[in-house]
Amino acid sequence: MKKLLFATTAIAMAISGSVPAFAEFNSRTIRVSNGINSDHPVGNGIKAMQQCLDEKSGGKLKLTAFWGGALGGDLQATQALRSGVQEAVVTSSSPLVGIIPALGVFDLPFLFASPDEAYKVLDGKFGDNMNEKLDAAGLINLAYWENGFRNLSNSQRPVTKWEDFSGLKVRVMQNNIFLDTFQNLGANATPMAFGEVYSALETKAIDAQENPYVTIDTSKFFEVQKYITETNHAYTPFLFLFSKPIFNTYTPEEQAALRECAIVGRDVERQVIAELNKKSLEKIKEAGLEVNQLSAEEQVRIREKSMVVYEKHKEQIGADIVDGILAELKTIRAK
Ligand code: TF8
Repeated sequence: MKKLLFATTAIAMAISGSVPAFAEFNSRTIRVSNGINSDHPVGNGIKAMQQCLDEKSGGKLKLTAFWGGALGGDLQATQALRSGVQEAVVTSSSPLVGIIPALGVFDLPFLFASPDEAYKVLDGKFGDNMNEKLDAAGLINLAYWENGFRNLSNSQRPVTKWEDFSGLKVRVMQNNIFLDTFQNLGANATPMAFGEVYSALETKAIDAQENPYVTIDTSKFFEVQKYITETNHAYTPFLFLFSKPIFNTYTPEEQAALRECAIVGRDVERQVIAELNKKSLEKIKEAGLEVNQLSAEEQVRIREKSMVVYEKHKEQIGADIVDGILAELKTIRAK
């Protein structure tokens, strides 16, 4: 009887329209800042995420993306999230190690061997553990998006072996692990915000930078570089971060929609990167850059010589974290 009454009431309410559609959702404008440009696959990811949000919220949750560092660099935007003055940012984990030292684990050279391996770690327990640390710092990581495997570009000479790094003025992210990795290679490493890289390369204030092919393409670094080496020296993830103070004011339905749709966007973004990688490389070659591969022996040599960086930074990152990820990778690789 009770059930019947409930059902009748529900139908009556639906017919009379007394329950507005998507009542659990408020109209929200969510600013998402990006250092990269809109033609980077993050753009495809955000479109897919928006479509998902439209369906779930009846068009009430709206993402407004800002590109090319228009709302400030990765670190600046992240601080704006922590203080609750901006909603979201897609950032590399690397510039955030000053806030969360544990994130430095992802900067260790030659940690991941393939995107699949990275996905397993990031989308699993290890990634969740890192998300808890971000949460404690006032940042909700909705999902791990992709930046990708990083390669070295420069304006001076072909780099095909360890010795070729010697004296090369390489821009690195504002991150001690990257700084040490490149200094250890013999390069003259200079930390610099992403937004300054193009003009620093153009004016020859620096010789080199390192980023995935897709970024070298969409941020047009190839226009001011002559050589590229496929070093694959690190896979740095993107974090889709949301301001915790703002997130806490959202309804549970809004929060759930954001989390679910960030994963939909992530999958599209990763897929588009996989497709664009080759195209970006072709475009870079067509622009006249010389692309070099490292020989198998040289790969091993550079990798082995870089392992000192693990020991040097282990304590700062957290020994349990470094050992934890290495153990997890061992398990993944044994399968
Ligand atoms: C870097 C990063 C950047 C990204 C981008 C600004 O080199 O790889 O490409 O964080 O979102 O600074």
